[in-house]
Amino acid sequence: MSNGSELSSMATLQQHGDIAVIMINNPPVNALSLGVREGILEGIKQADADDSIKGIVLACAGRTFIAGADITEFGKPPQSPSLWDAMEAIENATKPVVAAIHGTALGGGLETALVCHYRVCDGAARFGLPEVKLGLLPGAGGTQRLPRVVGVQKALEMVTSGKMIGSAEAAADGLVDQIVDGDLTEGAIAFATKVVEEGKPLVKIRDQNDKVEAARAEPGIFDAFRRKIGRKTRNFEAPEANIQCIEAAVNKPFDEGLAIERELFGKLMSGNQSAAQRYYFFAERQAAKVPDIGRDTPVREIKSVGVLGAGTMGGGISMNFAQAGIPVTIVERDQAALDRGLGVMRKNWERGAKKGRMTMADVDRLMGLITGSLDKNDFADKDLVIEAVFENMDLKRSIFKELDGICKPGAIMASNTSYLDVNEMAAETSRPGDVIGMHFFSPANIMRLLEIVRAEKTSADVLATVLKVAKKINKVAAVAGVCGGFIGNRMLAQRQVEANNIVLEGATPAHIDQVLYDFGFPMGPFAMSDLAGLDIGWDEASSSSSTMREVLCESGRRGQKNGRGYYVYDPETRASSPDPEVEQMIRDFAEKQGIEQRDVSDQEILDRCLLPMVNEGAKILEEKKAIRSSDIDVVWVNGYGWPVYHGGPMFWAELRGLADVKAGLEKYGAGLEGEHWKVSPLLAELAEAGKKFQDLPAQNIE
Ligand code: 3H9
Repeated sequence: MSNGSELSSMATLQQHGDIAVIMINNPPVNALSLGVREGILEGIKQADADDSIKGIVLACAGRTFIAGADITEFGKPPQSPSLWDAMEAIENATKPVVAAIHGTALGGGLETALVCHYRVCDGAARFGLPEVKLGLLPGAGGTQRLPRVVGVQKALEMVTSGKMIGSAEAAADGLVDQIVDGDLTEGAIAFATKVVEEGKPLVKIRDQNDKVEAARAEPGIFDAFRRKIGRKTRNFEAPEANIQCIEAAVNKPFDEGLAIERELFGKLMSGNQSAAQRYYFFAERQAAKVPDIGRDTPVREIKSVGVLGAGTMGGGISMNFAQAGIPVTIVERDQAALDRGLGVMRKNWERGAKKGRMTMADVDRLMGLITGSLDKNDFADKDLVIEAVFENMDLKRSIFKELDGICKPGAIMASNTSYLDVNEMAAETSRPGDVIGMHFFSPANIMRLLEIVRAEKTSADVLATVLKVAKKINKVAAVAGVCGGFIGNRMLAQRQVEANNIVLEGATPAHIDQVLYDFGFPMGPFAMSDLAGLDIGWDEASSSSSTMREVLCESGRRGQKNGRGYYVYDPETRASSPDPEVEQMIRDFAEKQGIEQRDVSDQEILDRCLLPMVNEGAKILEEKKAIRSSDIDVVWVNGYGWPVYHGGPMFWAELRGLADVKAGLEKYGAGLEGEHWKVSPLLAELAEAGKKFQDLPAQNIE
């Protein structure tokens, strides 16, 4: 093959016999940036004009085929040539164009492949239209071409979930024409040569109508599909717009469908939901970046892990490591508790196997990676030890002292505490640099967030190692500094205080929960308290009816676990309903406190629950307990179900305008008590200057 000539800064044209290869090179993911679009357009033009060329291969250098449009270009003035120009050139080329796909063909990348006349891939290639995750829809013909290839039902699933499919499934669906063994580019050249030699047609998917026509006979499929995904996609705009585009693919001629797709794409792109989801895409990736940790920061090898405690947290934490192929020794105090813990883990995996997510052989293999023990000395050779015992400072301190005597030099010692002072734990050891917080969220085998707590003396390589471990076990990490409740629970506490206040002023728990549910949280604060258990941290002996929670616990209400909390629960279905008895108890309690009951509006509920959270987030930044505001959003989206289409509390506040947030805090704060109403000086300063939290540079945790 010739070395090739430059087509643009991001593509070259190589010639192999009578086949031209347009090779795209735009690391890391070959996104469709300007130079890529220019390269494709120029490459097709040159190859088309050259009589010695009979066929064209479109391939990518590096780790993947095109992974989509360049998201960093969104929201900026468009630059010519557009993706549509490049795609039109491919589709209308006078010679066959074959896409050679490896890695992930995503979004605009898959759409580009769909205008090629043929597609080949390697065995590991994956395909998807993940635009919905960015609050968008495939805006370059994907919603019109995909159903013409894979059928309407499958296309609906792919565009509304954004999930990828593998090469075998793609081949079975007709999305790829051949899976190539060996070198992909050579395989693609051979495929193109064959197409040329056999005089095969230049297949245009836009002209293939049988699958969409077949779907016309079943007009009910769209509403059935809407019902099927309705709960999951509640409040999201993009899934519905995606469905409407596929409906257009079925019911309209191709070009009309394309026009509808383009119009809806534009609407989504200019809306707040997509802005939030695009912001969040980068927020998650930013969160793994720590200013004083670079590529040259050494990382320690983590080949074995110890977990202290086989309870709900310890078990869930252990499952993560086993699933990543890392063996875990889990230590409990007595055999019964250990057996119980191991049994729960097995059951969880078995449930996954019953749902077809793994085989029973996988369950055995995973259980084989877990060793139970009653002896902490078994931690002696472990690279990382995580304690997941009861939240009690004295207990945690004594454990760290003990671990210091057991763990080998260089081992990392971590606490899973959700709010206690990791500095105090580290101070019990002779090596505080090796101590760090790893706050997993329950259920720890499912929740994606890992809040990493960088204590005062945690060394940079320990933090770098834990960030790498987080990625390995499939968690989204965000780094916090030591402060009560770190980022997540510290902000949650503010919301809870206000929710409790509002309930005494006259809104029912169900009303408050409904407002937050409608905002997009999976559940409101009272449903959440019931789920967690009202008696967590409640002490019967010292309980003095001084809070509503104490009053409820004293009356035997423990939450979901005994079927009565703020709500009553159906013993069979576990469905909740408001309890008039509780509402009366609240009124009585408020009267005793001298609090007058009144109607509270939805807006007041929302503002009073959320504005103090933003204020606390600003204080966290001010105190340098978070690196950047988007890390706070990552914590809230992944750990507490903040709806991603609102970006996270800090982004939501920015969209609303920090001046308005400040004004809201002042308005409500004027008549109410509590530190949480005192406007953070940082928030005030940014509001005054018309700036955003995002304008602040990343900072080191202190
Ligand atoms: C679209 O295509 C719209 C069209 O329908 C219509 C247009 C008209 N652009 O995730 P990673 C960066 S919408 C710009 O850590 P991995 C990313 O920020 C798009 N940058 O790697 C990161 O930067 P940094 C539809 C992008 O191996 C670096 O690449 N496509 C883009 O874990 C590495 O990323 C998608 O939504 C992009 N499109 O995963 C696909 N993608 O190193 C989005 C990535 O500075 N991408 N970057 O932090 C992904 O899902 C994953 O990145 C991928 C690789 C699976 C490809």
